[in-house]
Amino acid sequence: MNTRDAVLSALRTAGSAGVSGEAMAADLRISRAAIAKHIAVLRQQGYGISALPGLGYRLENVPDLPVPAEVAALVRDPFWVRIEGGEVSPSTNDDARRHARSGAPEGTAVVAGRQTGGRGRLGRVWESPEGGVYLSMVLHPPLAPALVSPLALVVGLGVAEALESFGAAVRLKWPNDVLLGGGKVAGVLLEMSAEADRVEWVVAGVGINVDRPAEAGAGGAAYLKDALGGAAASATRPAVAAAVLDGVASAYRRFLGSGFGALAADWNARDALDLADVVVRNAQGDEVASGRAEGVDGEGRLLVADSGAVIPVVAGEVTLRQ
Ligand code: BT5
Repeated sequence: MNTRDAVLSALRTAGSAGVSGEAMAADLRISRAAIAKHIAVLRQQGYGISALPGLGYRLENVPDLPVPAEVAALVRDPFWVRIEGGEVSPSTNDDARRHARSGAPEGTAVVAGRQTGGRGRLGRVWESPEGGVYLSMVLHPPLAPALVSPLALVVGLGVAEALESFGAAVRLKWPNDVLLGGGKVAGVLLEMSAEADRVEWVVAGVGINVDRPAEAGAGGAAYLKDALGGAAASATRPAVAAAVLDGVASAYRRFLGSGFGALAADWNARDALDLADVVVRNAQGDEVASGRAEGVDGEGRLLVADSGAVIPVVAGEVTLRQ
């Protein structure tokens, strides 16, 4: 923990009683002037900190920012051993990849409240304005590279369960979209480094639209807060980030323990395609299957039924057939 986070943590622990600058300075072995500087920076970041004569400092309110200190205070699952990040990042996936390459353990996460170069799949852009939650998780699944693809569905399911815990009725669109009322509320981007028979690391990135941004957002986007009505107050961005981390840890644990087969029914219960007539294309735009979407199988493959035959599809882009 850096010194600023230690100051924040001391304020949190003190609660409404407050804590004197002198006591914090003694505990952290820094000067009272240094404490005052940290308090000033925290206030700039949006923390409400009152200074009471004779009593010291008291934390009145925290900013609605998914920064590490706020998210770490709310995460429950011990799977998460290290939470990095800040208010803004070019791309939390790039940050997490850097951490993974330098040996970060499984359970490392990077969070941000805005991205300047957010990425989707296949070189697409992920609009990442203030108001969303952007996070990336380092995983070391003990799997052969060919068995990794269901992980996008596992992460999507974890995100869905997290958003449901706030009262949102979400659906999953194969392979990596989380939908809310017809729009896309979250997307998953998996990136990995592997040798021929062993995965070195996977970085799972998730972008979640929480508050509708001031400027027009991405076309087709949905926003969690819009759907929650009276329940929206509990969905602060740190709370959403923490719930998503906990949801993904839980789904990932079930996946590693019993395989995707144990999660397929939960995934299919939220299937947005739900017997729709679809066309699936590969990255080059060539059609790989078309027919009725019948949910996913125990390996996370989309089952497409066409004149009696059922084709299991491993990867691709799904569109509805007109
Ligand atoms: C995804 O790609 O859905 C994966 C998005 C992953 C974003 C996270 S944020 C944290 C981490 N760091 C990163 O840099 N990325 C990850 P894809 O299926 O390719 O969908 C991209 C498409 O979704 C775009 O072409 C737009 O049509 C649409 N889109 C872009 N931004 C959106 C947004 N904020 N909300 C809804 N839809 C969006």
